Amino acid sequence: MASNICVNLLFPCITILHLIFTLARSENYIIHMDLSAMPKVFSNQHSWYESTLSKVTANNNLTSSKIIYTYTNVMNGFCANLSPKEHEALKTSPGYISSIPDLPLKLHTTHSPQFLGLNPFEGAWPASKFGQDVIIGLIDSGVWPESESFNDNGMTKIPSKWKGKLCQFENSNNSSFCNKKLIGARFFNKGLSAKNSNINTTIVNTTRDTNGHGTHTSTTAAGNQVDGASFFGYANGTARGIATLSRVSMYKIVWGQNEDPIAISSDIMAAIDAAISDGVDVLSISLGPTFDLPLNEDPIAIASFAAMEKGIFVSCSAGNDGPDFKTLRNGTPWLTTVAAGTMDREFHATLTLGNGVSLTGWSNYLGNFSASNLPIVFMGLCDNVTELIKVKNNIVVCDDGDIIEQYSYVYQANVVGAVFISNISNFDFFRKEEYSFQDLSYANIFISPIDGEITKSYIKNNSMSASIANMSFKLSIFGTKPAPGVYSSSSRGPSNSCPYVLKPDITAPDTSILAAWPTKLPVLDPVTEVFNKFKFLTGTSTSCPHVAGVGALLKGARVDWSPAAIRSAIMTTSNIYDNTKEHIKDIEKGNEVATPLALGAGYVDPNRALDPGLVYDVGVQDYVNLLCALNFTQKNITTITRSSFNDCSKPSLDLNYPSFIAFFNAGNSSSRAIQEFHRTVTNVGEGQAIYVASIMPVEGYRVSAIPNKLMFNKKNEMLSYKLRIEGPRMTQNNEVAFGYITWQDGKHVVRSPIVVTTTNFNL
Ligand SMILES: *[C@@H]1O[C@H](CO)[C@@H](O)[C@H](O)[C@H]1NC(C)=O
Ligand SMILES: *[C@@H]1O[C@H](CO)[C@@H](O)[C@H](O)[C@H]1NC(C)=O
Ligand SMILES: *[C@@H]1O[C@H](CO)[C@@H](O)[C@H](O)[C@H]1NC(C)=O
Ligand SMILES: *[C@@H]1O[C@H](CO)[C@@H](O)[C@H](O)[C@H]1NC(C)=O
Ligand SMILES: *[C@@H]1O[C@H](CO)[C@@H](O)[C@H](O)[C@H]1NC(C)=O
Ligand SMILES: *[C@@H]1O[C@H](CO)[C@@H](O)[C@H](O)[C@H]1NC(C)=O
Ligand SMILES: *[C@@H]1O[C@H](CO)[C@@H](O)[C@H](O)[C@H]1NC(C)=O
Ligand SMILES: *[C@@H]1O[C@H](CO)[C@@H](O)[C@H](O)[C@H]1NC(C)=O
Ligand SMILES: *[C@@H]1O[C@H](CO)[C@@H](O)[C@H](O)[C@H]1NC(C)=O
Ligand SMILES: *[C@@H]1O[C@H](CO)[C@@H](O)[C@H](O)[C@H]1NC(C)=O
Ligand SMILES: *[C@@H]1O[C@H](CO)[C@@H](O)[C@H](O)[C@H]1NC(C)=O
Ligand SMILES: CC(=O)N[C@H]1CO[C@H](CO)[C@@H](O)[C@@H]1O
Repeated sequence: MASNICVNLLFPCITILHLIFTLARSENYIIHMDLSAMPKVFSNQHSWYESTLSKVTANNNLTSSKIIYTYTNVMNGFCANLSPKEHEALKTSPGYISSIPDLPLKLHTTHSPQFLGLNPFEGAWPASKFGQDVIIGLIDSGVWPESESFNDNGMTKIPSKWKGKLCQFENSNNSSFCNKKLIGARFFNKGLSAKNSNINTTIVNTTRDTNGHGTHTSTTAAGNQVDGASFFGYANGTARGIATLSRVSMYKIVWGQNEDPIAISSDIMAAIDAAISDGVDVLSISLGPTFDLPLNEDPIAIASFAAMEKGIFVSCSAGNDGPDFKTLRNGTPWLTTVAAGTMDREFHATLTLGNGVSLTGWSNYLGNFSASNLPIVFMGLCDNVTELIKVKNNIVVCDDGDIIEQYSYVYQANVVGAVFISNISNFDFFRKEEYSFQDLSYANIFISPIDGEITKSYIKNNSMSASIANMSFKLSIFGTKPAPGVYSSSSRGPSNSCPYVLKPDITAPDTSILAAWPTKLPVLDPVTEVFNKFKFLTGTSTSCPHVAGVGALLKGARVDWSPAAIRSAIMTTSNIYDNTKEHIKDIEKGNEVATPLALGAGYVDPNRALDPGLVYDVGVQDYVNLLCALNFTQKNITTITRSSFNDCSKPSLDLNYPSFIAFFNAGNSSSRAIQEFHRTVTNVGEGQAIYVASIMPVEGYRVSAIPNKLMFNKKNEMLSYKLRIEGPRMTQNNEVAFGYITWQDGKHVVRSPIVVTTTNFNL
């Protein structure tokens, strides 16, 4: 019991993927090859790779191939299990570019559609027909195909562009597990099996979800409507994904059971390769490398470049390693990197004293409490189990103390109900981790110190036997203020792999999202035999599929927009204010105003994203120009772009992005006191428009737009401006200053964040 609480409180539902060390000397390598060096005699890449490999391997027996995967979309190359000697020999083969080790990945572990303002009658839902022609691919732990959220009620036939044929469950291709909602299911475990030959016991050849994560993320993005969903009475109502009618195709790469998931690079690259062949429109990836990798060694960065070129919108989680700066993962310029924000919902309970006074507290108690008019007693710090046992048929009141110990003592004494007086950061832990103290063990309410005084005073004024109270539970309260805020553990920028592009991009709902869960997997941590069709999860894992869902709605409504245009629309129309009309706060940082390094451009608003007015588009060559300016070699760039020639004639760190980050030298250095950024915006509104810039100042800097007026004559016209930031003579080390530039035409508000910090930024 005690450990249950510790786990829930201390680790915000992050499941760590364990790297399994093997004694074998052979290792998996992902090998990049230069396709232009392939001799004409080979009819395809695979046979060239086989031949290349046969020349360097100990047993040059062509029929026992060492190739685990051949990649065709995401890169030119293959994955093979090689001894160190074979690996060295391969490096001298014609066409060899480079190789990267096969590394572990880490998972970034129903009210939300309403909180985002989605409405069946106007806005992004009807404009996109609920995303019905859009296919969302998820790279995750599989699906529970029997979940009601995968029902295909009201769905039209599968779009004809779909090329995915496989529906792989329980060692067979069995289309009876798929339908018009779940249109594809594939698994990838060859890399993992080759790396860990002793892993067979946990790997079954199926896309079935043995973790729960993938069922949750896929139904968050695109679950169909299910009425009467709830979690033991909490958050009761209709559960539905953001893109309610979009199609789901699952690519399972996460293996192992709930508490012990494993995934590696070679499998994710094969999964994204397959998703591209199948024809997905959107990808949702709620996992990332376990440590920072340069862009040319990051499997998700490499594979998603090809996806971006094919017009696929890729949403990735930023990670749950916050609140420190520079903890962000997936800070790749061609991805949409998603941070996590809270919602306006809390779960309340009431304590009614015998004198009629009713007090509201917080509770996650999952049971059905029916006793009434129980005696209530004050038990000090509730730190003596023997004493607690004496009053086990009462409601005990516990003073503010070590809540984890108290909770456990009350449990050991088998007390029927408890009232904990607690001021733990004004109950932020309930807002951050709504599933803390989520169990069936005994009825409990957490009340504030002020309400605690009222309760204690009531008990004191009565003789013990006369003090009575009632408790009621499971009140889902909406509209709590302030909301949203940035979730405490959401990873913060800047991006380590490319600090010149401001990351994260956007914040989406993330705390305590109710979505589908495999009915055969327990819903409580650690494993107790309690099951439910829906479950709450918290983390950027759940905000990422929200943005994938929004991307699907935009793709459905704006079929000709590029992934960068969709990202731009989502960013520039987002909210930076909470429901008290104040700037969104960073919960973990003492409720300070959230910087764009935590919040990105703002909190996603799908209906406004539909009509952004202007977009900042980015083409493939723009990303190449960025890679050139990052001083990547031609070969380094080839490993990302797959192209043997990359035009580096115009290197530039100044990507046409809907946000800005400027680095000034710390101290009194007079160099780089002025920085300029160049941007080109495309008018995606109807016809003529005049946009005027306004600047929300960056403290200590002078920011201006040149020109500050843009006059568009027609739709799709592009105009450019320059953003100039003039720094002070002195810049404080590690200072993060920020402001916004907003272009307005009277109808649209196109806002971009501007961050100014120091070159050696390291907080
Ligand atoms: C090559 O490998 C196959 C399959 O493993 C095996 O049947 C065959 O005997 C091998 N041939 C040689 C020459 O080693
Ligand atoms: C399913 O079909 C594919 C392609 O036809 C095949 O490669 C695979 O071995 C089949 N079996 C399973 C279990 O997926
Ligand atoms: C496909 O799955 C269904 C449902 O589990 C089962 O009834 C059927 O026998 C399976 N068919 C094949 C060919 O495995
Ligand atoms: C796992 O499977 C591989 C190939 O299917 C086999 O070579 C290996 O012996 C198996 N390992 C165990 C521990 O069963
Ligand atoms: C899964 O499939 C692979 C290759 O198709 C096979 O070697 C392995 O034995 C299968 N694993 C199980 C548990 O059936
Ligand atoms: C949820 O439960 C509450 C309290 O039991 C009830 O008042 C409310 O109508 C329910 N909401 C829905 C949508 O079923
Ligand atoms: C609580 O009551 C509901 C409705 O009667 C029931 O479905 C549920 O199983 C009960 N929960 C527990 C934990 O006993
Ligand atoms: C708990 O209370 C009992 C009396 O009920 C007392 O004997 C015991 O010493 C107390 N234990 C602690 C640890 O204070
Ligand atoms: C909680 O109580 C402690 C001890 O009484 C106090 O120091 C702290 O400031 C309180 N915190 C809040 C948020 O009220
Ligand atoms: C308890 O009694 C005191 C003194 O008579 C009074 O001030 C206080 O309001 C009473 N509290 C309650 C909860 O009745
Ligand atoms: C790239 O190299 C040049 C020349 O050495 C240097 O001035 C520049 O700062 C480097 N750029 C980056 C992004 O490191
Ligand atoms: C700038 C950069 O990332 N260069 C890399 C190019 O690739 C080689 C081999 O992977 C790396 O060692 C360089 O660091």
